Amino acid sequence: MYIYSKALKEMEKKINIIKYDYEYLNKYSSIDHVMSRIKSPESLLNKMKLDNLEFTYSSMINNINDIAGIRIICPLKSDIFTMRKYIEEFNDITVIKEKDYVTHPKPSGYSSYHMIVELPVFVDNNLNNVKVEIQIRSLAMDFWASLEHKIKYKPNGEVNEDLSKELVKCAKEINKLDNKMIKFFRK
Ligand code: 0O2
Repeated sequence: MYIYSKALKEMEKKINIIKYDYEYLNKYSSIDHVMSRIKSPESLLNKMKLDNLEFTYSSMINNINDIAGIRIICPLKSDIFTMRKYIEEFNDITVIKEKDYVTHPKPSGYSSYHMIVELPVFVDNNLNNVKVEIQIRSLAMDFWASLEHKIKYKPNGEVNEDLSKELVKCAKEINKLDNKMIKFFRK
């Protein structure tokens, strides 16, 4: 997993450069904070089981895109697409896949922008192209997603239909607040 940790460090460096430049040029920080993680062995196995994958190393590295994951939390919803643009502009990064759950939230109410990117990582002078999942979301989206995740994975925590509907309602209200906050910033 060393190579994935190294990929995360490289990606974090790039995000810090974006943050530094953007703050200098715009006197505003479009990044609140950044979190990163290597997927746990338990979570990896679960995903491989769910996707009916063969339990081999090559099957894992070829099919699981989020072994290395980084989350960028932006103050405002409108910062998300600014971040995406800056990431795409790095010429050593290849964007492999994008999912826009900001424009089209998931049925659960989940909202976030996902990118799978590939970046070069050198270990002992050997080049490896390593995939990293980047999730970009607003503070408000992160508030909802973190709590919903906790509710779902609570011991004995079952999300019945009523609770699911309530969570979708909350996500819609949060989206309204996110839109309002953009307007306040423009004043
Ligand atoms: P963890 O513990 O966060 O890593 P892909 O193979 O990438 O095409 P996948 O994996 O279904 O397909 O990707 P998708 O839809 O882009 O979403 C993957 C990740 O998004 C999840 O990772 C969560 O982090 C987050 N996510 C997706 N849907 C929801 C949701 O309804 N609620 C919350 N709270 N988070 C969500 P993992 O692997 O599930 O978990």
